[in-house]
Amino acid sequence: MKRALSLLMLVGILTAMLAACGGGTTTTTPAKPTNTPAGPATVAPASTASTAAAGTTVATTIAATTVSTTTAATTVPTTTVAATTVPTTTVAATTVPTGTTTVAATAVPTTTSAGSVTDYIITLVGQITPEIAKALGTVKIVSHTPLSGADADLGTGISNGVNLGIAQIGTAIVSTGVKLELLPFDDKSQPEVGTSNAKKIITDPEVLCVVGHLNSGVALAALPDYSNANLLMISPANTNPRITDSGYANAFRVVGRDDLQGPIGARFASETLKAKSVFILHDKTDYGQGVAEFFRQEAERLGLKVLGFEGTEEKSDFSSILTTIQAANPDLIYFGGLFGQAGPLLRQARERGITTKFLGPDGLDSSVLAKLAGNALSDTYYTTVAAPVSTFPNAAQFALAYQAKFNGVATPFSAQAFDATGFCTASILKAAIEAKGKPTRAQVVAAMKSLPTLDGITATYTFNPQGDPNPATYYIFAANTDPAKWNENKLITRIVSAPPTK
Ligand code: ABU
Repeated sequence: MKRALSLLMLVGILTAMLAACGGGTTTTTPAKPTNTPAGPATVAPASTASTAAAGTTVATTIAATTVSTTTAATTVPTTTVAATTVPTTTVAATTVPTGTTTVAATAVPTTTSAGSVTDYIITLVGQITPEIAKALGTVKIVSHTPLSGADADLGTGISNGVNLGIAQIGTAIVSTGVKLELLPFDDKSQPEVGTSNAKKIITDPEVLCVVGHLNSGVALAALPDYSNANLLMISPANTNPRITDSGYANAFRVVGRDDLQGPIGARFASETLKAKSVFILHDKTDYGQGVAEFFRQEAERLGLKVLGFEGTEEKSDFSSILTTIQAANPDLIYFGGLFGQAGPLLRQARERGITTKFLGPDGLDSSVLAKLAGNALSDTYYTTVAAPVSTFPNAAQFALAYQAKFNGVATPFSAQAFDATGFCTASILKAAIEAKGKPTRAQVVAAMKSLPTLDGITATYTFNPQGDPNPATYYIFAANTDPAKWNENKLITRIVSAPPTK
């Protein structure tokens, strides 16, 4: 009786805390898949000394954040969906810029959600017997992202999203006696650091799930070790197709893929920006070069003249490549890479009088881009699989809790990390109940594969057998020049698509 009462109280607390964890919106506007050019196995932006206590567990018992919420959701543009047997979809663009983006479609499933991840976890918590709880003891979820270096803004945001997820879910689990802990690691955006951390992570038997990485190249470097240990990895950010195409049974992600993101950018460039020519730059990483190649394929198919395709690891002085671009005089510059490199590149381009429109993928989605480039961000657009947290009405509560705990605005990908943490926890608890004790890591992976369709705070999630969300949403934004207003970036369009069929 006492146990039932305390469970009821917990349900009440959690429901109040996570009222925002309802269904995600799904507009059915699918896109066309393309084939997979392999990205190079080179290094993502380097970093300086670690400021994070990598591998130190973080206590997660926090006071419940009781906030009455006003949602910060931005206006959503009109999206028209043609649901015919010939899968062609027209997406109306908003005023900047005018035009339409036509997207060929793959089938998007219409799966009914079994409810929110939170409610699902609460149900599982109710099935944890004292014996199972004792066997589980302490459960650690690793966040593995860049906490230092050029990408630390997004990497820290992801770790913070995991922190909030564990703290809030941990409140429900604590009554059972199970302790849920965050174990943050700093991969510094470097594949070799990711590998060496992964080797340490898998030796800790209390670690049952990893939320990571930010950089696809780092995830691809760590995945063989996670895979050998059957350790579940759920990425809140990695978009390179090889994350889920490489045959790792333990690899999942909650975001879309670059073999759709790149072509969606190319179609936007052609049909909405009306570009006839483009100069393509990339950062030589698996992610940056990969997405640039997908962009190029589709751009060429659409008839754009590709005036250059160059890779650079330069971080500060872009004069040489900008001289080449200036001479080529393209209608558009496409940059496959992240905000830390894009900022100075853009600033120096504008200082030289290059006013060309600029487009890039989700690596640009950080307010730090506006800090680095400021007014140089005029006529700059980006596609993204994450979007500012204000895009998601169901993440309003998360955004407030994030602000309260970390004294800053929730970064893109942090809400996705919160959702990934929910899937980690649901899989661990489901596996424990099925095993009637501490599950093996392989059982946790199997549980993840058998989860029903659930509502996160960023979307309604169904995963295909390969580990991709089906469908996933792709966004196109116009960048704001004011970092404080990054959450107010203008949403131009939103495209929902199934992953490519193999
Ligand atoms: N997709 C954004 C983060 C960069 C990456 O996937 O490597």
